[in-house]
Amino acid sequence: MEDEEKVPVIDISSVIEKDPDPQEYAQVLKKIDDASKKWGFFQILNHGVPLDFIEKVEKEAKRFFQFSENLKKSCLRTLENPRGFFNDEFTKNRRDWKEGFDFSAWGTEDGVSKWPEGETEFQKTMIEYFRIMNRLSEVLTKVFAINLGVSEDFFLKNFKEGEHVSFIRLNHYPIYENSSEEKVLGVGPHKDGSFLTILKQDDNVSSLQVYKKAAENEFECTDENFWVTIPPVGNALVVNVGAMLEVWSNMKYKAALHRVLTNSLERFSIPFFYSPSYSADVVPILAGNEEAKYRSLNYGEYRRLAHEGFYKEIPLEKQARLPNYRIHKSSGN
Ligand SMILES: O=C(O)CCC(=O)C(=O)O
Ligand SMILES: [Fe+2]
Repeated sequence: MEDEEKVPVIDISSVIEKDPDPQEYAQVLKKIDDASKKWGFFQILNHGVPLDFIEKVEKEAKRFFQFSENLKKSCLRTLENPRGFFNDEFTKNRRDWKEGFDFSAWGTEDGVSKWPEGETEFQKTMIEYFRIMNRLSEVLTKVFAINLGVSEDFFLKNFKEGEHVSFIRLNHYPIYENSSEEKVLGVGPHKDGSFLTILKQDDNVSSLQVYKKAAENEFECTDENFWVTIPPVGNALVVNVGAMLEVWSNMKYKAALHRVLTNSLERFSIPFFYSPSYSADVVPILAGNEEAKYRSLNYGEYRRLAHEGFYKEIPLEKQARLPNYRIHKSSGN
């Protein structure tokens, strides 16, 4: 495959360092800007997260799925409190071939984590990983702000510690042999509802795919030729643009549609969904006389709607979906 057909892998050391070389720093910002426009996805290297700690997190994540069914079920998520264990998720009204566990380092209106009793090492490791992902997201958020021409702290008031509703999901995709009649997916095509997502994907199984062609929703990504695999790259984390960054950037950055295939091997992954507070009003940043492509939205309302969709089928035009917030210019002749 040509290089430009691959999701870029970006060394971000100059963004992490205290005193970077200005030229290198500017180059990294440009690479992130380009990748976010073209793909809505990139991989980062030299991100500052200790690699042996990531390994520990992965080990603990795998251990979670080996806990007894009773212990996992004791953490079951509900409509009222959507943190916890699940094996019944719908991605846009279709069941996915996976089970998962959602948690945060603090409780909010969005949910309160339910921890498996007696598993203190698991809980401690996960909370520490959450805090590390939070810090890395703050750094990336500054990069996006600078690239969008606003002050580097522009977004941060929406991401105060103890208030924002970010969460981590431990994903487990059990073995599945696809039969010819039906294409069962690990996760169906979707955009993340976050601001940005940082994903540790499985080093051993290549299954994450992004839709390369511009597509507004999952019904438009039907051409198999445009699905591009994002292969695991040793030591890298995958970053993708979420729906809120798409709105805030007034579509300069697109939240790419992605999906996960099923496999003859089991697979694990750990996304951190960096998501604003319920009080955040997401208002497109406009340059000069640029017109808004999205209506402003309140993140709390958006999330409440999204939670409902976990458990029941909601008509498309009422779901927490970006197309429902689009402002379409009338053709007006
Ligand atoms: O498992 C992966 O690689 C990605 C999972 C994903 O897209 C999600 O949980 O939103
Ligand atoms: Fe996703």
